[in-house]
Amino acid sequence: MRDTNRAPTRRGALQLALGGAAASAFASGAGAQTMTIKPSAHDILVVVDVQYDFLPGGSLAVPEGDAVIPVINRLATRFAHVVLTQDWHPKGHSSFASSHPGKKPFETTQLHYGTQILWPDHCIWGTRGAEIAKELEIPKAQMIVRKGYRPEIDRYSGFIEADRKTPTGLAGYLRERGFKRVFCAGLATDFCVAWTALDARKAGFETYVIEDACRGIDTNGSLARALKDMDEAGVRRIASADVA
Ligand code: VGL
Ligand code: ZN
Repeated sequence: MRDTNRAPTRRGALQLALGGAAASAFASGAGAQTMTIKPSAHDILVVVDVQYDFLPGGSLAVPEGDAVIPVINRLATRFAHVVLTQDWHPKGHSSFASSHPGKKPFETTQLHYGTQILWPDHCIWGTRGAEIAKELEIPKAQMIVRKGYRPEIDRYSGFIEADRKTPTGLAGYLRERGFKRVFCAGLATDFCVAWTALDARKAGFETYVIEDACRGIDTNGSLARALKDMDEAGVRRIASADVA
């Protein structure tokens, strides 16, 4: 773990939020501290891809994906500012296995920007699977960022296309509105949430992932890799209970 992007007073609760050996060592050793974050006018909650296709019964269902909904609904009452992202693909999108003869979902292929994991058809615009779940109660959400709408580029991050070059404008929006801290929640931890959090960090925001408000797909070690990448980038992992 790195401490470079962490305030010392938050260390205890972060250890607890991580779970496992580090947490129990910390809790039995120095004693647990609690971290309470009170969202201010400079904080924004980014709710990633809570859409029917990522929920149980959907075409790319994330295990326990629906468990994030009540957690996010409570969190959203704590934040004055919320934006949503929406995975939004045209039919025949290049990230779909069905667009690559002979390929099956969760295999990979080389596209012009590098290795692409191939997915079942999902979040096709105009379909119910692409809709943001009605059970998400966030009427105050201020913007919906759609992503993945170009046939030839998949996008996991709310900030940058998968070619790692083309910005979406979200960083500019957040800066222009004066936000300093970005809190990420939603689906899936190891893809859209992680990439959004990593890009928020890169764009200079203090960035948090609220772990129990996320669930992962976990294909070929993707979850462990995403958590490691976020730790190394200084993305802070917290629990929803830390948000007052
Ligand atoms: C996602 C795979 C493909 C996500 C989107 O929202 O994490 N994952 N498209
Ligand atoms: Zn997608």
